[in-house]
Amino acid sequence: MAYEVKNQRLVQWVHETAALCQPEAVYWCEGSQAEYDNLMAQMVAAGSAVQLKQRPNCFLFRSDPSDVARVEARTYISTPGKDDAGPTNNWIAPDELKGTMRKLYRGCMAGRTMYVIPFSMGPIDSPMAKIGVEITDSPYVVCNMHIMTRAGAKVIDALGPDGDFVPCLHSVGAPLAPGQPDVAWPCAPMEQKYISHFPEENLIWSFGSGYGGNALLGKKCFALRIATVLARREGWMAEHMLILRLISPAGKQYHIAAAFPSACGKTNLAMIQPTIPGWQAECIGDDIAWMKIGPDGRLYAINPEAGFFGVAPGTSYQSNPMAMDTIRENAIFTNCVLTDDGDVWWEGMGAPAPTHGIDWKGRDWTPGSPEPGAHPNARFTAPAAQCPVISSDWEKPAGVPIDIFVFGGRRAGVAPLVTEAFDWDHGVFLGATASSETTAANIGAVGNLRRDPFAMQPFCGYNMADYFQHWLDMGDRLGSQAPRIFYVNWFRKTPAGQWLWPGYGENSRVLKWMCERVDGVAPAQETPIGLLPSAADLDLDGLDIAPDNIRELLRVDRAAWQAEMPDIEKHFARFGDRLPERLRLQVQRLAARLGRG
Ligand code: GTP
Ligand code: SPV
Ligand code: MN
Repeated sequence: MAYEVKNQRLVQWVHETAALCQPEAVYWCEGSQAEYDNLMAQMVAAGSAVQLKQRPNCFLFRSDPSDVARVEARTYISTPGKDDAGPTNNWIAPDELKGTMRKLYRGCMAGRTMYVIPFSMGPIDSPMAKIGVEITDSPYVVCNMHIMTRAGAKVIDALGPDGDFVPCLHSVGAPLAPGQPDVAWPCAPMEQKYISHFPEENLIWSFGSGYGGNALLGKKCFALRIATVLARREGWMAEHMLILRLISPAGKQYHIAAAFPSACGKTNLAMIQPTIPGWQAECIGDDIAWMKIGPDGRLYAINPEAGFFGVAPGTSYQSNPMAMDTIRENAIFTNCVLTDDGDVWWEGMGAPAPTHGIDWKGRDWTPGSPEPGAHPNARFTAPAAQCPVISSDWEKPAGVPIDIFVFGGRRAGVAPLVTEAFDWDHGVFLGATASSETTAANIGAVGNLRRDPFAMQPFCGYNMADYFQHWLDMGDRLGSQAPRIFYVNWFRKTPAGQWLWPGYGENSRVLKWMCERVDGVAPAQETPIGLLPSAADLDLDGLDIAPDNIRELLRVDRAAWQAEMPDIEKHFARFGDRLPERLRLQVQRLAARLGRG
């Protein structure tokens, strides 16, 4: 061990876990570059990683074909009462779930090294930061955690003898018998996978998967599911939101936090290159925001993460040049195509497809192959500090003051390009009723429309109705200092399936209107569903878009919205009496506004 651990609770937990999981060795991570290089070299030698000749210090991994995304169906919020997890979460009673999982953990690390990763969510010197310790038997997880969090000896110092931490136990669930050769991506079958949260104890137990949010436990498990519970208890907010700073030609700064469901555009918007002359943007975070009311009564946000775990397919110099520049070196790629000259490729990369490569399943691949070369949820892991437009304030301990909240989703129809909420309660209603088509970020059907309140359906660690109430309470506390709330949909399609809106950098045109609304200088039209710009209110200078498209993007289809009402009522009915009365009132008001001919 490269350092002394004075925290007895941590020492004891590591001992107990080693006794249960029976690893061959225990290794405490120091977080150094040498440690990272060493682990990568071991994984290359073992055949689970490929070093990329074309990108300095970059590596490609291919997962098991069964282990390619989060598994919502195997994700549990284990509270003593089922009602405390609520209707949107899977639930098993803590004793039962622990019993089941303890059996799985018994001896599960045989033949493997158990790594102990002390990590901080948030800059270590931030008053909003929180410490976790992940125990894992996956060196791939260790290297990803090096990038995604602040990890290692410095966190042990911050923890001290009595500091609090969230224990995060992870195993790929694939013990090795003596002499048994390992596979490139060990994992357990679906029915043995469990991504479990015990909010009463601030405890995370994950078994059987090595992929993304199932395994990098600082991210969705800690920074969202456990953090939402802490945030409610302590009066702050943990949200599935990017954070960006927009700067007007006059130099005025606006901070925007936006919640879109998984694979619905957060990373892209976080690194936006505005197409409107004179406007600039800086990235602060691309997935998670922790927010707290500051001494001046405004809401301040930090990014608890230190890296990006971004969707690769669709990322190109056209769509997201800043991400492309971020991943030129020191990045990990998972489930992309390996080209013959030692680079990665994916569908929608902008670069011509290689004439031959190795696909994410390790098979020969050519442009004529029947299946995509990269998995749709192929990902890159890269340090946030490498993003060319990372804000100089991205690690500011106090965070940045949020002016604008944006909710949204991926919907081919109905939801217009942008809507502004009438007021806070209406904004909470827009968040609570957000709907989106499912994506490859979860294992399951893709393209099914579902309600995804606040983009938190898979990530809220307690009863979602109470979470709605927490949003209402935060609005009451923020009063006139509350951020303005908008709802966007970049994903409208024509009946023929073409995008109605160009998206990406052009989304800055919508953001500009939001800023002008905040400043009270842009008009808006009152409609039954909220406040909308007219075509003339949006800066569309230099944008080549058919007037018919704009009309369609800004049209409120009253009949379509009336047809939404039963589904909204059904969605809210799931919460029974626990649904805040103020949201019930919003449904009535919307129905009344839509009813008025
Ligand atoms: P998670 O990391 O899963 O939380 O996803 P995310 O919300 O960060 O999504 P991301 O920005 O990675 O985008 C996912 C997919 O949506 C990519 O294929 C993008 O190319 C596509 N996308 C993002 N923004 C836009 C947009 O403005 N318009 C269109 N048409 N597609 C977009
Ligand atoms: C998401 O699914 O929202 C992600 C990827 O950001 S994962 O880390 O797998 O949760
Ligand atoms: Mn996400």
